Amino acid sequence: MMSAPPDFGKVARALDSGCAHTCARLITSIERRDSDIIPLLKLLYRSGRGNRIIGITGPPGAGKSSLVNQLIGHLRHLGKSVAVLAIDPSSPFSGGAVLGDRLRMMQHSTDPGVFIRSMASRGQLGGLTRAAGDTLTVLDVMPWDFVIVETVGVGQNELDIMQLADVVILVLTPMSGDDVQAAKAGINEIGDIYVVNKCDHSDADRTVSYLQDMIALARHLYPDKIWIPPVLKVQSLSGAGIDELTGHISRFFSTMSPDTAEMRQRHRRRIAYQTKEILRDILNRRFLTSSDQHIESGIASIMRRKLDPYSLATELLAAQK
Ligand SMILES: Nc1nc2c(ncn2[C@@H]2O[C@H](COP(=O)(O)OP(=O)(O)OP(=O)(O)O)[C@@H](O)[C@H]2O)c(=O)[nH]1
Ligand SMILES: [Mg+2]
Repeated sequence: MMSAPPDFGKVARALDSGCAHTCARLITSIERRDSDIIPLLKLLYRSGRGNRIIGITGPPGAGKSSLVNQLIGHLRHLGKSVAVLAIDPSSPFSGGAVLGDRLRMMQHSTDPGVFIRSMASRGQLGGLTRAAGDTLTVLDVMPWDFVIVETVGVGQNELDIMQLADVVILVLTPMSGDDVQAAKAGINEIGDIYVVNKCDHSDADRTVSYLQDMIALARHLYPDKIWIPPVLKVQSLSGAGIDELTGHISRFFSTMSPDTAEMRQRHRRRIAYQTKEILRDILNRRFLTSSDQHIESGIASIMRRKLDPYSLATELLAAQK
């Protein structure tokens, strides 16, 4: 039996009743890497409800935040509550893009059925995935109908975060044929639902048919898949196509229920991934807090070919015990 941290019961009850203030406070602790948050997270994880997590990714400026804004509006209209974690890859907390996300979603800021939090990735000593995973652990104890995670699909870290989602929506914009070809390699395996946003621009139909061809090919390669990704045309500014998108999201959750082999497999992969990220974070931090002198003398020895990077790594690890 683990001994519970003193405030676990209180925190769990607050989250269970949907207390946004408690949630925000915990996320701040997660970001600050407060050490006393970990015993709490361990217990919170075990109290998780298994809320549905919608991942939204795509190139910078594709319209992800505008889409999230529309989704919030639509889900609220259906009486569903929503939490959003927007991960911004390029600006610190007070920076422009985060502020932009906030402004875009501001219309929902006074709605108690909506919780929005931005998290910056730059400026953190790595550990973004751990922080995102921990935040989802906290949100999972709360009674949200849906949790949305938005990240820019650029760095591997940001894309990796999509492993934490149950359904991944890839937001693209109308592209030329060459661009689609170039994007194919990266997007083949990611999306459960493809959204071609900004359909008020030309090239939208062509982009849709390129994507459909790509999916048809994948279907040929993996005939056992029970979910065939749809390709939807959307305009995130006007909201056109959002109805259809939410329809596909609910169809996804009814087709891919948690007891299907594919979702179980995803769940296993998510746990393995989250565990590895925690491990990587612990090791990274250990390395960063290793004595500079030890690292410097090791480097000097390696330069004289008296030592090698493998042996230095082993030494540093041993010195941490
Ligand atoms: N024409 C048109 N512009 C759109 C549409 N959706 C979004 N935009 C515009 O595209 C720009 C980027 O939108 P965002 O929603 O911030 O895009 P994002 O993908 O969240 O951007 P980052 O988070 O910075 O990567 C904004 O100027 C939006 O107004 C659309 O359907 N049509
Ligand atoms: Mg955005």
